Amino acid sequence: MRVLILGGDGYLGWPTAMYLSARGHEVAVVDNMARRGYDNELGAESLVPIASLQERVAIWEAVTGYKIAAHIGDICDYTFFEPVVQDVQPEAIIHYGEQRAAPYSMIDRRHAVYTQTNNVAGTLNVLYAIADHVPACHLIKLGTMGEYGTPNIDIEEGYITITHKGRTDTLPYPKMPGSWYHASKVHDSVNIHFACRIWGLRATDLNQGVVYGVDTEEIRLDERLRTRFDYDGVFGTVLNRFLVQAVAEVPLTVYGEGGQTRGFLDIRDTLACVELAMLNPAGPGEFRVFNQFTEQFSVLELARAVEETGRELGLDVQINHLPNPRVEKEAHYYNAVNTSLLSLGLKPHYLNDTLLESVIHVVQRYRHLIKPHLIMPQVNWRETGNPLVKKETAAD
Ligand code: NAD
Ligand code: USQ
Repeated sequence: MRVLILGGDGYLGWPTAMYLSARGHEVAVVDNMARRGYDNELGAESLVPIASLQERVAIWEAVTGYKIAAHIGDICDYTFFEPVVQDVQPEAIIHYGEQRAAPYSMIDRRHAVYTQTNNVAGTLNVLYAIADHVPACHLIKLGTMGEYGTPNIDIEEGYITITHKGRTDTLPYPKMPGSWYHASKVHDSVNIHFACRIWGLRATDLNQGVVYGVDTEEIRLDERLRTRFDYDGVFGTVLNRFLVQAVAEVPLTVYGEGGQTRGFLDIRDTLACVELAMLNPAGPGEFRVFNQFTEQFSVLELARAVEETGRELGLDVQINHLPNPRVEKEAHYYNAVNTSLLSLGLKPHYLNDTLLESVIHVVQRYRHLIKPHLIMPQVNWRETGNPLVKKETAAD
């Protein structure tokens, strides 16, 4: 298939581009390098060194003979984005191209506005480009499990059937996002659903859990094809952070009680899920929602798993409970349905000691690059202006 990947320079976008290219699809990617810009702004960087997008594409072609077309520009700039869609004529668009860190969106007003403008306006441009130029194209949009929050009932896949005062309807599942970032995904979902209803577009919203790991079949072909691995207090996700903390022998940063439970998946399963969605498209006018995770863990369960694996490797791993910088439930019911992707044929990779060990080995290899000052959380949800970056001025 002809597929356009938005956010193709990112943690998930680049491995997806190689995965689909290796399977015979015609792949083009779009990225405006915003993610590399956030690193410059925060003084952070991927622990695993990464090549530029242009270098990666050239190495991929030299190693495999397959071409990936790279378009450098901003989805929010329609004068750039519209001609790309007209030129590529994609049959599927995989949309990863958003600001994806909850703490980044909570730094201050400017970062909240940036996150919602970038994500919501970018997705609107994608919807208009599809409607105007490739109306049969299937949009595969990365949403997040965090759209639902942590309700005291089971989380269904996008919709719930409710009987109210004797009448019954199937409606979008209620949303309770936990950051301005997670809220941007809720707004996207509403907009995509509306576009499917009015224009008959076909879309799949993949409400993904937290992804871990850096190892894919294609990355193993040449280490210059590696993807990023973030561990800092803004972009690092919980398991990647705990693994770096274990190797650096910094006590693991469990926020509050640690009973926060989330869905998780291996990066290899992200690639498989996206391909399954692409090969089994939504119908015209259909807004389909899949919950994309393979296992549920509490933060404390993850910390204990990392502690055990680290100790087996002779590391001095301690667990620390920090005052929670976020506003979230620290002990709650959590049971989310995830059967749609399994019924399409997903064969999950489960988190076990072997996997933790293999990721710890990657971290150990780059331990000399760990910057301990990036580890502690620096963004507090209760503050409207976190002093992490330059204070806002009239010019901003
Ligand atoms: P990432 O930040 O590594 O990649 C996103 C890419 O999109 C970056 O390369 C960035 O430069 C690009 N981008 C952002 N705004 C853009 C714009 N306006 N125009 C063009 N390019 C733009 O993030 P990731 O971890 O690869 O996540 C990809 C997607 O998956 C995101 O939408 C995220 O919300 C979602 N997701 C990620 C996770 C996870 O654990 N990483 C979990 C659930 C959902
Ligand atoms: N947490 C800790 N200690 C840490 C870091 C995080 O206890 O050092 C806790 C957080 O408080 C939270 C949980 O771990 O309860 C998950 O935090 P996270 O930073 O790993 O994940 P989150 O902020 O939810 O965001 C990540 C990705 C985002 C994606 C989301 C999927 O950055 O793009 O949408 O995971 S989900 O969580 O399912 O919404």
